[in-house]
Amino acid sequence: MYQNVLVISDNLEMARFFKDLVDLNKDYAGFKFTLSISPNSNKSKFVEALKSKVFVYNLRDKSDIETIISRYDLVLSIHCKQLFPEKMVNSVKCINVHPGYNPINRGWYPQVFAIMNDLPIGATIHEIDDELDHGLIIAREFVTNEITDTSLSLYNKILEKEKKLIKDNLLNILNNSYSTITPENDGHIYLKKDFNELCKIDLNEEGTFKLFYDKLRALTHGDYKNAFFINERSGKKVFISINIHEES
Ligand code: 0FX
Repeated sequence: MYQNVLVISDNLEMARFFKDLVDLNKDYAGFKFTLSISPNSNKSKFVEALKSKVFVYNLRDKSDIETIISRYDLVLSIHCKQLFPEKMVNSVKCINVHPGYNPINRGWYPQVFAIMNDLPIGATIHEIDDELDHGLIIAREFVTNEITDTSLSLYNKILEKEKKLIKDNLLNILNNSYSTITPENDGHIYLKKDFNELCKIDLNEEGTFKLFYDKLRALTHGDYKNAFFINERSGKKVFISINIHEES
């Protein structure tokens, strides 16, 4: 049984969900949860929204890693923006909630690449090992990837699925009574630099309309300025996104 749990999350929606879940459910009364963020996240925003003490841990700092190893017996990463160092992973049980279906959608912004490459997608809870989104799988489920989805609408479905997986599996994880499955293969892995490349639109690129439609919806995520081309006259970036409405 893991009693002293560190939660590292740089995603406010997921951190809030987790805190409410463990605060409001007496099943979790015997466990101690500490909430934390990465150095790049805005601490006051998290403290204000969570109405809780929030620690900042820098996983590149050796003394922070020693502190984590000595203080906690389980570390839960719920969209933590830092890579977990090998020393930590090998010294304390580390578990990750990933917004993709392992091993199909490993790495950064999985739904973007699932739209681009017509891949199934979902959410996964897995043990962390020394490779990205790679360890033994504790739970995973698909969401529907519709031809009308944008990055944002698909992402929202994935967050809901992550919340369901956490609700369904947290007690078994805390009691160390879960079973695991080994990922079937190395799957696909995409990095932030792949996303940055994808954002650069070449107006001379040739292809089917489907290819461009998929690229635009993969890069449409609320107000984010993702896809762009360069206006040759002004030299400035022109950002583009797409609106999709299916009749009811
Ligand atoms: O927290 P998160 O949802 O997830 C990301 C990675 O995708 C994930 O694999 C990793 N485990 C985690 C630590 O970090 O990222 P976010 O809140 O920065 O972005 C959420 C979505 O917003 C992302 O999937 C795509 C979209 N987005 C984000 C940024 C910053 C854009 O479309 N453009 C952007 O510039």
